[in-house]
Amino acid sequence: MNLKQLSDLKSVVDGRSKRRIVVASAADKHSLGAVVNAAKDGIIEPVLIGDESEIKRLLKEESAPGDYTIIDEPDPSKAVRLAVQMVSSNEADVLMKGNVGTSTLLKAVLNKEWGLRTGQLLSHIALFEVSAYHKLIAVTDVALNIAPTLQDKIGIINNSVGCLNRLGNLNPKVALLGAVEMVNENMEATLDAALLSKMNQRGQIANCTIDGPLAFDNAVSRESAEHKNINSDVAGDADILIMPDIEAGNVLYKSLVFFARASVASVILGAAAPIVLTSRSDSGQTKYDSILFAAATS
Ligand code: COD
Repeated sequence: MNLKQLSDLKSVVDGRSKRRIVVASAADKHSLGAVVNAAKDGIIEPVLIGDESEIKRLLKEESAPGDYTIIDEPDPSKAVRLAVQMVSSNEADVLMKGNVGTSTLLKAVLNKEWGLRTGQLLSHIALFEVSAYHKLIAVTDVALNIAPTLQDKIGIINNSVGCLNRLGNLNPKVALLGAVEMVNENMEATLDAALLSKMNQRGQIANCTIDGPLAFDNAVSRESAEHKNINSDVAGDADILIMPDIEAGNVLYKSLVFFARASVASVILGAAAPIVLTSRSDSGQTKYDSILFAAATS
């Protein structure tokens, strides 16, 4: 399956049962607007945990139907714990952050007794629809893992490949980005990329085709790759861009959003369920698309 637009994610969830999304500390106007729209479109069935009277007031503002499941827990930390426990006991398929800090939510997710650890690395994936590219492209990790080691990069690749596999792409093309496409012993990202490509060739990293190092231009432009005589199945047709570190990733993310006017959906992978962790500054559309993305990959 080759998804071209974020709205194509709808075709992945069509015909499936609605995913149960639990919103931790749900009295949050920005999150609730997107949740209400996704519920209206039949994508999710929400469970809202937080200050019940405030949630009800906000739902009224959104002209939401009156039949939402609400659990009254005004204390944000307790609301987060309840939400996490609903996921670990399989009562919910997706966790979403409401009016609570990212670190509070992540700490709960990583709690050793009742959190959502699976033994895998947690990583962030951003799925972009950008008019200059011929299909959706995933970029990871731009928000969680600061300076991933080789082992962390294996976790980041496995999470993102598993995610695209679940969206119907059974052999995604993974580009390991560096500043150049040649191995340079002074540039660690290129050394990691060469090792990871070889691990993929030997079957140590499966269900995908990996190549790197590739510079950004030859990862996303066939013409650019041909110009440099790069013979690669991935070059010019990448489905996933693996970033060397959070700084490069974050700058690319924001360049795509602000300069290329790209649309984006993001989730956290590697926990017992996908986590929607959008921020206040994200547009309503990004929040809606992130809920759709989480539902599609759950
Ligand atoms: N996956 C799985 N477990 C993890 C991960 C991970 N990515 N990170 C930490 N853990 C576990 C560790 O194994 C440990 O048991 C526990 O969590 C605490 O580990 P620390 O002390 O290394 O983790 P922290 O709390 O110092 O850092 C974790 C953060 C996610 C907070 C940190 O990586 C971070 O600040 N990331 C950047 C977030 C950010 O600022 N983003 C901004 C862009 S939007």
